[in-house]
Amino acid sequence: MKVVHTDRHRGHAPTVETYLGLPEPANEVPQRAEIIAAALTADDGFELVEPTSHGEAPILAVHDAGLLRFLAEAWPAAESQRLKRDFLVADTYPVRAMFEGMSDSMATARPEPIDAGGRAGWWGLDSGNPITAGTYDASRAAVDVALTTVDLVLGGETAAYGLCRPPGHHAARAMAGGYCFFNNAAVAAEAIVAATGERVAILDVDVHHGNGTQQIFWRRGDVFYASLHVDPRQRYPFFLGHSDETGEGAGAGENLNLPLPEGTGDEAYLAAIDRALEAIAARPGSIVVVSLGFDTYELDPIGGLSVTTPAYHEIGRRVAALGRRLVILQEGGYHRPSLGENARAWLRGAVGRPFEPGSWASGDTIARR
Ligand code: SP5
Ligand code: ZN
Repeated sequence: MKVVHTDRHRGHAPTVETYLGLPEPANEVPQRAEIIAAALTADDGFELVEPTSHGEAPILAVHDAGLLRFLAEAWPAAESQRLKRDFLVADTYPVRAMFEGMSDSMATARPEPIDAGGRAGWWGLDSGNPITAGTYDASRAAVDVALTTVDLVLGGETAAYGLCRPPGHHAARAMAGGYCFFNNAAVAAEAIVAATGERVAILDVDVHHGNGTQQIFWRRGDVFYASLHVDPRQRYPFFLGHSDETGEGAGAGENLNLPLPEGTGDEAYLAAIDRALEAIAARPGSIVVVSLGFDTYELDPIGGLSVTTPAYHEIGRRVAALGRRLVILQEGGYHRPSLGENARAWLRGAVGRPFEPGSWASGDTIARR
């Protein structure tokens, strides 16, 4: 399987994120992609290739031009304000209750702030999403990784994997958040629709609900979104991801949320995968975009579910058994010691190869806690 990867992700290098107002070590760090790339390089079933540049147009097909402009300007703006810190994060957000009772245009047509922190709130979901000096370039590169993965599949590959970093599924049309800046999977799905005229399904198996992907395609009948995730009442992004969110307008019935209680393990997780796959199989289309997160893993520090390495192989196998071509794009996954093995397990499953456990998963994971 071809693996699209570039060192440009390293530009997004937060060391700290804020959690409930206090600094903690960053979770979404360059080492994540380095570990996965090293594991796939060492496995002769995978071939790493560089992305090609696709420009701004495919981004602007799903994102507000103001979000792109903000991300391009955010770090220079923070520097010109002489903010003495190595990352920018907001502390004030235009929460809906601020505008309660006022006409819609009061919430949507207020002028964008001038202050860098105000702008970060205007374009951001949460305060746990640091913007650093190289965030914009890395985010643009992640989109190019996704679009190059699409090119490979449109060019005849049965499946290809884009090692996107930073991830994308929390980014909405006009909002960054949750370690995400541009929605790589949404840009990819839109590009597939534009190139083929076919319907596309997105299967999101990151542990968090992909609120951004849901938002972008909410009223679209041509892109079906199915997500398995931990109950949003228990975990980020908290305010979307419930099972009664099914889409509206042309998109009515084209959004499927399968929230799972904290602690859910392999058996119930695989049953939910089958529900999502049945829904995809019932719809037309020949390509599935997979938003692949390994933060469902039993040892993930922020996830809350309890999926194991052998289950990733089985999930990859079942997704491939749909018989559709797969554009597989990396989202989250923060237990760094297992990332390489979990990626190998999933992707080998997706190409019908056996999983031969390597360094991390060779023993009893319980003994390694
Ligand atoms: C792409 C993706 O997986 N994004 C996840 C964003 C999660 N943001 C909230 C993380 C909060 C982590 N705090 C853990 C505190 C434990 N001490
Ligand atoms: Zn996640």
